[in-house]
Amino acid sequence: MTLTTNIFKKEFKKVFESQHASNIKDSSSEQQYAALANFIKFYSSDNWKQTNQLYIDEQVKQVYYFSMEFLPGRMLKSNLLNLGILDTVRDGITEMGLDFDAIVQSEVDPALGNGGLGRLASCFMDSIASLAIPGNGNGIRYRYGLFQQRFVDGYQVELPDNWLRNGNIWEVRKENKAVMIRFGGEVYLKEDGENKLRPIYSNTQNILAVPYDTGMIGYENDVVNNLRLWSAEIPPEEEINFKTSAERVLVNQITEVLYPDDSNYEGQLLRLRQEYFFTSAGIQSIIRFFKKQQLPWSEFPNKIAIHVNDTHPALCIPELMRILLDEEGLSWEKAWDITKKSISYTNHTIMQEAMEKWPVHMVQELIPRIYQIIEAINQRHIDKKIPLYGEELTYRTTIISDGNIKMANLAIIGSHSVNGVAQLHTDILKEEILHDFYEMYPSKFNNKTNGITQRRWLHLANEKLTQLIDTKIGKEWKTSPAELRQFKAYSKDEETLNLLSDIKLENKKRFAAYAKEKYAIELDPTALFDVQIKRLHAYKRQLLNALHILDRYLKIKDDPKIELQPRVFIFGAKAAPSYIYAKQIIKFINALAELVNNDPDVGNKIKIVFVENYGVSLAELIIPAADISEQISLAGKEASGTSNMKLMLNGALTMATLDGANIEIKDLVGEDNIFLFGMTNDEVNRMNREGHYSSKTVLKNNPRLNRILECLINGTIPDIEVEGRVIYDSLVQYNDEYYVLQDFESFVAAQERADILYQDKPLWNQKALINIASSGPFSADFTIMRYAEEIWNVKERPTKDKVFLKGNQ
Ligand code: GFP
Repeated sequence: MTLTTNIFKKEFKKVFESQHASNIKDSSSEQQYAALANFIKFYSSDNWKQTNQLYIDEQVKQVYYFSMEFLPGRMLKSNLLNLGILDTVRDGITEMGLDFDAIVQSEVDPALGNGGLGRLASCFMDSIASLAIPGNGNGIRYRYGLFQQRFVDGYQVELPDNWLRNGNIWEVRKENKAVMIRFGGEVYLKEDGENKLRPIYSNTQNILAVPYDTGMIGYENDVVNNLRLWSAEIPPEEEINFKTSAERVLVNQITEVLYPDDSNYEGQLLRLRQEYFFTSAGIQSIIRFFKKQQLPWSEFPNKIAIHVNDTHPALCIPELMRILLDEEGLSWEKAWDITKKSISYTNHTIMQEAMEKWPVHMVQELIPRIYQIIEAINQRHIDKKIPLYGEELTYRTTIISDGNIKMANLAIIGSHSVNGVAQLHTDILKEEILHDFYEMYPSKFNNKTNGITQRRWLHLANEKLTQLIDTKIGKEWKTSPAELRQFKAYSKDEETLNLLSDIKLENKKRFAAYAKEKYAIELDPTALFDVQIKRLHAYKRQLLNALHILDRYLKIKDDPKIELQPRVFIFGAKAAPSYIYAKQIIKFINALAELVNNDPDVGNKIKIVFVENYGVSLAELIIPAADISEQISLAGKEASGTSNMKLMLNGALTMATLDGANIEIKDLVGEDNIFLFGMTNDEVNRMNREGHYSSKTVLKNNPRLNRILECLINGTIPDIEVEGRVIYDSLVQYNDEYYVLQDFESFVAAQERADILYQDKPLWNQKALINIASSGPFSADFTIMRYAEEIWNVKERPTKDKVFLKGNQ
């Protein structure tokens, strides 16, 4: 039985009334959301159960994607889309006189991630399910999300993100699948009579990890995979051991917040505790599942692929070893062989600050048995590699050095695959950052350029554009995104280009309405919308963008009659709470916005909107409205980027340095359809090597830039005495670490080219269309197929002939 609008209305009413015991007409959109989410959960629950059963019955190989972050975004509409009932349900809701959009907006957008890393994990979950690959997510159920960002006098203020206040309908608590995690205490090894050494523990603190499962619904294929997030609790039978409130607090803290402030020892310890907590819980549940199948241990790597997303879950390696050695009694050689064959690792950044390392004594105290295993892995690595590669190279690759445990080294040594996230990034890993390892293990290294799910970022975020593409090239591209290239055939078709431009205008109006309501800023939707949305970090160079705006401002002040292409600059960015410099840049941009937006000389020529609390939902509003996508990191620093792909997919033209996946975007669209500027990675390397760069010299030869920088410290921009000085000094006194000044002139020149092009609307629209039509290869479906084939060795599952029943039958 297919779901018709009438059946839906009847069923939905039933669910609503049983849940709220009141009349739907008098209810709030939050209540309606709760009922609708429950309806969907019920509707898809059979598929969830059956998918799981199918994986068990067929003993298929399963992937476990371990990630400290997941940023799923709101799930209601995406689940409806993937279930193939979006239109039916929307029509039903509308016929009932309810506001579908308001219901959708009532859902909390969980901020269980920080930026690209977490969002990538969620795009991957969507693609894994949509390709019917047996795959599971494994992470932490944070009680509070990242933080809610507010601006007070232009300063970022962090408020708790109590996302679970009204409960979370999608999740299912599975107390019967809880596992115990052991921390602290002492451990020693004792012969067990069978000539095996077994660990004996004393004084440990045992904490319960309780899983909360959320269904990951595949696109129109009846597959529902599992995202398992763990929550820390006091084990009921051990209540007696948690006498003081401090001890109890410690347990709650483990899964309380994402990225606790780790600028102090306590914060670091908590972070390490979180990492062991969710990796141990995940590995234990994998082992339990595997053992149920009663297969020999040698089958483990044929049935299980464990993916370590960044180094946060790298403790998977010693934890899997621990269980295989201590609990299952395998020899070291067998356990090591299984571990290496099962585990793969993705590196997401070359920034030194993100290369995790933990003091030896911290690991020793917190997880003593794990420390012993890491030490043994390290020793065996040394013993094995010295004869092959000599002492020097070997010692540069050890896991333990200078009193620290290096997590990337552990992840590389203990896995069979190491991948970067864009070609340039992988090359840099091979040639520079991880070169020593590349010499040792050349075949482990591979590239998997990131991808994004077209379902959320086009089908849902830009329904009108989706319809336009459907009417022109049919619907095949939805499951075979490469087919998007057919859209290119319309790049000279006037009617299509006009429709494309109308859709963009409508999306811009939608954002303008938001800006007006939320910030009382009046935007001209015909202006060029220039967008930079990403974590705030010096290497991503939001500052370069701001200096360009300041340059425009000064031009207008010099000549208020000057003809300038009107632009709306949109920023969305959170700064890590302890990253003071990033927060100072936020304050600077907000102060600049305050000045520019209220200066009558400026009018519509410049408007700046820095949205508060940027996250997935705001991205869905902003991206379809963008004309320009700012991807302006210093070459070599941005591993890949993914907002660049989302913006391109929605027809924005990229303003790009040759960094990360920008290079691949350029290769796909051609140099005529992207604005390139700035130094290349090789040029940056040369500059670094030669050590000749002097920002002061750049300034001396550039009066315009000099004048712009003066504005940071001469009161032109009110209320940034401290921030302006700090930023100025970072650029001038401390020699501009990210070459903002060096790249400035070519950046401004590229922006001028964009202004000129924007005057020629048909040509601009043509380039926008070419961008859309070229973005198919960035579908996460392709990325995941490559992971599945080349790293995880799981084949796409043929579900077409599997008869799944729809959940409501
Ligand atoms: C990080 C990297 C990005 C990369 C993502 C996903 O994201 O270049 O695209 O991981 O691989 F920096 P952020 O946390 O910086 O957004």
